[in-house]
Amino acid sequence: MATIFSTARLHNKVVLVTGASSGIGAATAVLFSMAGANVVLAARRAEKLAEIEQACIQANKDGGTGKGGRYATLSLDVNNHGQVDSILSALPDWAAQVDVLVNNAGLALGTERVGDLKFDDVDRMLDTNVRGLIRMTQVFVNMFKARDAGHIINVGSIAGVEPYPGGSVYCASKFAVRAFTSALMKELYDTQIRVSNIQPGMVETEFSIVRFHGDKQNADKVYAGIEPLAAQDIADEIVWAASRAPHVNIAEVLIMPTNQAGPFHVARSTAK
Ligand code: NDP
Ligand code: 8X3
Repeated sequence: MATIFSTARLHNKVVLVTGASSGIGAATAVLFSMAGANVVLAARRAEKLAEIEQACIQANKDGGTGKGGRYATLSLDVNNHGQVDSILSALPDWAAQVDVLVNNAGLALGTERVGDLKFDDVDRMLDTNVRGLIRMTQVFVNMFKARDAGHIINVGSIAGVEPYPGGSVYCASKFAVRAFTSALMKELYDTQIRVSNIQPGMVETEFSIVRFHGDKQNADKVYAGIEPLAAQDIADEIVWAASRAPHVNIAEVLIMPTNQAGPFHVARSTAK
């Protein structure tokens, strides 16, 4: 029988979100909480995680499911091999069995063209967006294989679909996420483990502030004259993908603002 979209399948599930201290990861943690899941919030900034945990507690009450309501914050740098490799021992007992891993932690640094690249930035992007995501996946895929269950949701980008000048390394990192996710799906299609790649276009978060090394004025220009996506718009897609029936795998989603059709196809209005 057909039903209206429901998130009831998430009740009491355990979800681990990386990069949960800000933007898409924070909104995703909050929405999973509202849907009645238990959530582990992981990132480097502990004080930010504590704020988002409070938002999760409130969202769980607002959701009114009476399910979930358990939270843990985890100081995690996905570039720290020791922290990632020992992550299972850092989880509380109630989170020993993770059902959904959201590999969201990531960043862009700079808009330099090749020839002017700064290798500190190059290394951090590749380490965080690619190696960190692979290392996290390696830990949890073995848990999922042992149970023949679980869902790995990677946050890719339009940059992993359509490369653009000034974004060579960031685009390369998100192309890598897309290739890795697709190959993993092909390794697991004879199991009950699901693998998804959620690929946003322009989302107003701390992303551009980080990309421009704290220059808020330049960051604001990215979103001038257009209504960008909000972090909640992407959280909607992630929670929707996670709450589909077990035989349904949302392989890829590409989501952009209505006035965007590609990285440089952005219709800006001076009136906005
Ligand atoms: P934000 O800058 O708001 O959030 C990034 C998150 O990643 C923060 O919580 C940050 O936490 C975390 N993070 C960064 N480095 C590390 C690390 N080494 N270890 C653990 N956590 C880390 O940006 P968004 O929310 O926009 O970005 C989230 C994801 O979405 C990224 O993968 C990004 O590439 C992707 N994306 C963003 C788009 C956009 O337009 N905003 C579009 C397409 C994709 P902390 O600093 O506390 O560690
Ligand atoms: C972030 C979106 O267009 O800056 O992934 O690459 S874009």
